[in-house]
Amino acid sequence: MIAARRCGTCKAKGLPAVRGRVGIVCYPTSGGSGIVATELGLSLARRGWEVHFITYALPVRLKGFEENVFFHEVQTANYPVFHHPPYTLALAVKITEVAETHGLDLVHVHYAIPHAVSAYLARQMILPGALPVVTTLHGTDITLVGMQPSFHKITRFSIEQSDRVTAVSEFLRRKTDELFAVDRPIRVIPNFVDPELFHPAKGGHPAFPFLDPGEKTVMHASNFRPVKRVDIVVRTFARLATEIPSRLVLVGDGPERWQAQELARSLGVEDRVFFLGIQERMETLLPLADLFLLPSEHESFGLVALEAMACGVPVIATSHGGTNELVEDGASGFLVDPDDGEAMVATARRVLDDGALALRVGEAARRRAVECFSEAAVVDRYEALYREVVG
Ligand code: GMT
Repeated sequence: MIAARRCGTCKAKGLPAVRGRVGIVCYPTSGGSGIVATELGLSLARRGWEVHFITYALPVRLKGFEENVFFHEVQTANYPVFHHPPYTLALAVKITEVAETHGLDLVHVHYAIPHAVSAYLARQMILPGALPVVTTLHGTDITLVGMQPSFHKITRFSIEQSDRVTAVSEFLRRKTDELFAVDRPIRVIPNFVDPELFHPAKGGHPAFPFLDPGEKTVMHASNFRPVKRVDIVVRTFARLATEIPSRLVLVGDGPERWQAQELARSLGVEDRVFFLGIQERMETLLPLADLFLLPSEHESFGLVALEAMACGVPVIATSHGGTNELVEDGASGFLVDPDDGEAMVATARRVLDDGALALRVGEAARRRAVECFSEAAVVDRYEALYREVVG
C-alpha cells in the first residue's frame, strides 16, 4: 500500500488552491512528539492545507494514501571521516529543497533538537525571513537532551531564532524559561486526541483473548526509556497480582525492555506479563485496559495518558511534570509520586477493586479528554498561530 504521496516534482505554481503549505519536521518514531506532529499534519490536510512531512522515515501514524499529504525522506550521506552522519545538515538542505519546490508558507518543527537548528539553517539559505519557522517543544528536548552542555547553547539559540515557539504544557513553558531564559514568548498549546478514534469500547468492556475469566488488564505504553520508569510498572503489577487476578500488557519497545523482562522474571510474574512491542493502532488496544500506568520520572504532558483517558480508562500518572494539567487527581484519574511505591500500589488496588470508582473515573476521564483536549479545538489554535506568521 502506498503510505503517503511521495512528491518530487510538483511546483507550487499551477497547483490547485490550498489553505496554505506547511512543512512538518518531526521524529518518525512512536514517541509522543512524532505522533502529535503526524496527527496535526493529517488534521491540517483534512482542512485543506498541503502538508509536507520532512523526516528520515515514514512517520508511524502515516499510513494509507492521504489527500494533501506528502512525504520527503531525508537521506544522510556517510563518509569514513564522519564519526556520525551529519543529519542536521541533510535535513536543512531537504527543508530548503521542499520549501523552494513546493512554495512552503512555513515550516513547523517538533522537538527542538536538531530540528529547530536545521530549520534556522534552511531559512538562512533561502533568504533570511522568507520561511517562517514555528518550533514546538515537547519535553525531553528541554528537560533532558537540551540541558546537556554540548546542546544547551544551540538549543537556546534555535528557540530564540524561531518565529513562534509553543510548548505542550505550562510546566514545559516554565521549565524552558527557567533552564534557557529564552528571549521569546512561548505559547502553550497542549497535546490533543481525536475522540472519534480513541473512544471507550462500544457494547461493553472487551478483554484480551489471553485473559482468564474475571482477570483485569493493567497496561503501560511507552518508548521504554529510563525516564518512563517501566521498572515501577512491573514492580507495582507484581504486588497487585498477588491479590487481584490480573495481567500486565506492555506496549512499545526501547532500551529498558530487556530489564523489564528480567525484572518480571525475578519477581515471579513473567507468565502474567505480555510484551506486545510497538503497536500502531493504540486506539484498538487502550480500550481493553482496566487501568493504565504512567509512572514516569517526569512527563511534560503525557500524550498516551490522554489517549487512554479518551478511551474511558482510569489512569495513574506521575505527579512530576505537566500531567496535572491533564489529570485532575482523584476525579479524572490519579497522580502519584513515582517514588512512592506504596501509594502507587494502593491507588492501583483501589481502581481494580472498586468497579464503581473505576467507572466514575473512566467517565470523567473521557469527558475531560473530549471537553479540553479535542483535536478540532487544538488544531484551530495551531492554525491561528500559522496565520500570524504567514499573514
Ligand atoms: O516521552 C518520550 O520520551 C517521548 C517524547 C517525544 O518527544 O516523543 O515525549 C514528549 O512529548 C510528548 C508529546 O508532546 C509528551 O506527551 C510527553 O510527555 C513528552 N515526554 C516527556 O516529557 C518525558
